[in-house]
Amino acid sequence: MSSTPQSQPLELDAVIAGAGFSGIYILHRLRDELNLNVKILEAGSDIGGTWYWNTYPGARVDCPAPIYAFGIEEVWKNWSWSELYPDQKELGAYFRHVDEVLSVRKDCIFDARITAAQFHPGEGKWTVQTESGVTVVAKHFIPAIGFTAKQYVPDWKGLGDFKGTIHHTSLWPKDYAVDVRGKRVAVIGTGSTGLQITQEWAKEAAETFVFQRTPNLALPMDQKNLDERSAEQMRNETADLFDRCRKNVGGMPYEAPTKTFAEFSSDEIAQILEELYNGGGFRYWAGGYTDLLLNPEANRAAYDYWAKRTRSRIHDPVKRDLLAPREPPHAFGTKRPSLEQDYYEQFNKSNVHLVNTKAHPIVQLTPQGIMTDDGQVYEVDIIALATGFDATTGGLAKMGIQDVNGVELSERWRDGVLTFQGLMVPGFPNMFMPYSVHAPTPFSNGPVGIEFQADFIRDIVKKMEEEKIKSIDPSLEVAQAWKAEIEFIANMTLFPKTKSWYMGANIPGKKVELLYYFGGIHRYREKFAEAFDKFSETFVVC
Ligand code: N01
Repeated sequence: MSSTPQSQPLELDAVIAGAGFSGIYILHRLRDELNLNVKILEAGSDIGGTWYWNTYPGARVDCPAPIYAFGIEEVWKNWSWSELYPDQKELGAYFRHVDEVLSVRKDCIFDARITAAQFHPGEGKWTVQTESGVTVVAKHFIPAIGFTAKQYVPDWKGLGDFKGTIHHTSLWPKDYAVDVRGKRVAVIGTGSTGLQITQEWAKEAAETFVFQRTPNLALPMDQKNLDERSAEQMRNETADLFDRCRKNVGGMPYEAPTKTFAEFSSDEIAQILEELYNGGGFRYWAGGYTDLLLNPEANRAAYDYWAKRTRSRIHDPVKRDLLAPREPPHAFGTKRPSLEQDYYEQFNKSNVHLVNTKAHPIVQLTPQGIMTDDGQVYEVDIIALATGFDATTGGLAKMGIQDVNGVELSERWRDGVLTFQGLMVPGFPNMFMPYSVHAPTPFSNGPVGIEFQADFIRDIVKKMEEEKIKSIDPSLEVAQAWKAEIEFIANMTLFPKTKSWYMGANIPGKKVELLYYFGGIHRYREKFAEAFDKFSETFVVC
């Protein structure tokens, strides 16, 4: 359904913002399992969430098939993946399949960006408004907008002066292809997105300039094509794989390590790191020992092995020292490593240049290109701004969500985030925000963590319907206890020492604090069970 202004508000049981993994999971739980009247308001023109927006060249998931997917049997039983790490196009096709099975689109209102949402305690209802003039009144409001809903573009002088083509990667054009053949291109930023676009452009463009401030400590992807036979075998294992994911700390089907670094000999450590690195994927980040992200010595060993393997792939000594320095730029894994296929090999080409923006920051854009503080202008035709996001809180802040007293969520969080288990916020009754802040979000395989949250939301909403509860509001005490737990865990780890988007440190002026729960999704799930058992202590109930 397209978004058109209406004279009367649409009356619903629940309104969801966002038609990505979390929005669709919750639509299915509330509409199909509880038989409620639910719609999704989606800012884009189709379903898919992050896979609708992120159409930049090389966009690809880095959780493997088949577990980066809905764990709903009717969805996975008739779907085959063609690659172990599917690209954006295949994920687009997957979401079309999801729609065929779950009938998602019929309950979506597209091109409906939310601009205001306020809860009215008297009626126990939210009023939600969109830019396009749609107004919805609903008992439950579920902003399911993911963590990349607000792009970050540094405030460079001359941004509008550049005469060539320039796009932020998550606002990549959908109606035409950006052709880089024969062109001079620049990629600013070397996070997951910058790395993926570099891998593609460096193969086609005449000259590629990669602007790196911090190296990406990227791990081998070990991509594989899946023929019909292996896809069939994968399908037979899917139920078991999802079961294992649900019990794992990061929602992956791996055995979690049980021993610390100190319990191994140095020969054993060397063997563990080699096996994990050669095996590809995030297992290296998950660690062959329990304290990779807690113990500086354990972390350094992982860094040194990674640097040794990576350095051996880079011919030019200057590029080598920038891409994989001997001294770690930060503790390994405290910024999100990416999975790469042939990223480092691209820099062995004479027409692929690495610009060190740590030494010489970008100061402005000119009509011809990018100027650094040493006065050098890199003349290019096309720029990809792979500069990341004001993750989670940035997206929520721009929706105009107000608490019971009319205070905006962004204002309430000015001095730090406060939530009930990363799913609700005191003062915002009946609002649930899956895959967001204070939850395991980026430390987990997204769809698996979302499934737990969707289950909890369904169970809470069911109880409210059955017991005729008008509203629930998490108590301040439970939210403060959750914040204390997040901080307690954070302080045991190496995360706070690194400037990263996990800490909110990539956005000038944003409060620096660990924004996500590092206790593991299995523990996170137990926390919900505990909260459900202590319902009347957890929530102020009306
Ligand atoms: O963003 P980022 P992203 N001058 O914030 C640089 C998910 N994702 O879009 O590190 C110069 O990681 C910045 O430099 P530095 C995934 O969870 C997943 O890549 O701050 N450079 C950094 O290099 C991921 O982690 C997938 O020093 C500047 C880059 O811009 C998350 O999204 C694919 C700068 C931003 O990197 C975000 O990834 C894509 C400046 N002023 C994304 N400002 C997959 O699943 C920023 N930078 C595959």
